[in-house]
Amino acid sequence: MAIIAHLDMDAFYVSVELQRHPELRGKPVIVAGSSPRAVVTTASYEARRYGVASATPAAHAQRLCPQAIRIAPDFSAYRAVSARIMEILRRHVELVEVVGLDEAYLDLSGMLAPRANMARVAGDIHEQTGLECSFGIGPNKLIAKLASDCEKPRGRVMLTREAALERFAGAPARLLPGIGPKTAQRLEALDIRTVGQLGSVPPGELTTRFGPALGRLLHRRARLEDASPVSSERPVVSRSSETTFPTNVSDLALLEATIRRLSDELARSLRDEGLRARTVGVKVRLDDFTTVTRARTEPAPIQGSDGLASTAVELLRSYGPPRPVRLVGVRASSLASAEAASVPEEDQLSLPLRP
Ligand code: TTP
Ligand code: MG
Repeated sequence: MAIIAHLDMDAFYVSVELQRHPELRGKPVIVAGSSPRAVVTTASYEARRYGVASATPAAHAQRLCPQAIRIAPDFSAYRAVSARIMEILRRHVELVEVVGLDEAYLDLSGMLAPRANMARVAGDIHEQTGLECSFGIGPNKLIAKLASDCEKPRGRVMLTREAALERFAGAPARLLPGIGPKTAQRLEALDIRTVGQLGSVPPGELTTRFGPALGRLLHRRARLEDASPVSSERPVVSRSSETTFPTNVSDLALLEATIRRLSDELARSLRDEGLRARTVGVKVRLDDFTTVTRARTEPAPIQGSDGLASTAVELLRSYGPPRPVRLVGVRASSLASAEAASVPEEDQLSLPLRP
């Protein structure tokens, strides 16, 4: 019987900021850029009471909660704290799958007192970083994830599958990963709104309406079944850095300068994480929201800012945006650790990959 935990930091970016600005504790705080089109990355729980959430446009957030204090994001600080948290997790549990800066799955199978042990892990994180987290424990990743989210902040929820089915029966079906707004809408048209309702639809009916793959997935999700293992060998897929201009830009020189600045930023984060990229891409969003991406894979891995910038600028020039540009981004993918990049190909397979 598998026992899996999902741990997720509470209001992560804001909490990191509050440690540097303790005078702001208890106040509505948002972490967001200052451009007129910036969005909120995190809102403190005080600000969430006013309806401010992740992805709320910052300008709208200021209207919802005029007294909210805005702090500009400092991603390298969040990455540094994240690395310390993941290190603590690995000290306690052998098998840790990092899925984002502030969340991870832990395989606790065979552990006698999983909840008490996770409480100790959370206590260690708090002691060493000053930050609070929530965790959920269940027989699979799906239930662990739902459990970690359902009593935030400082949630400590352990559920069997039966208890989880009962607890989430009335929850909206889109709470389940894999059910996006479109699928949720199609389900609603069939009068299926909750996890419980979806779970009681015979699987055959779902496959008839949604096709075999999605139909089966929907049924399994609603029954809270998930066989995916916790795996620490999740190679980092990509890193990117992008920016939305305050007003649309047609000037190619300004676009190129921005690409260089973003390449700089990206190079710094690759260096912090000890990664090199073989594929460099650019993303351009035009004023009519057309989004175009172009990428090229280089024969040798790149880490430095100049290497990233020269490929990215070439890609931008060869595309030649036909309309004013709203957003540009630079992306690095086909990532490998900087050490692995200098090791002959056949030896790389045996190197442990760490996200
Ligand atoms: P989450 O864990 O989704 O959110 P959170 O930690 O801020 O709050 P909660 O207590 O509900 O877990 O995301 C982790 C961090 O990722 C978050 O602090 C900021 C960042 N983030 C964004 O930049 N944009 C987004 O849309 C979301 C959801 C998160
Ligand atoms: Mg979080």
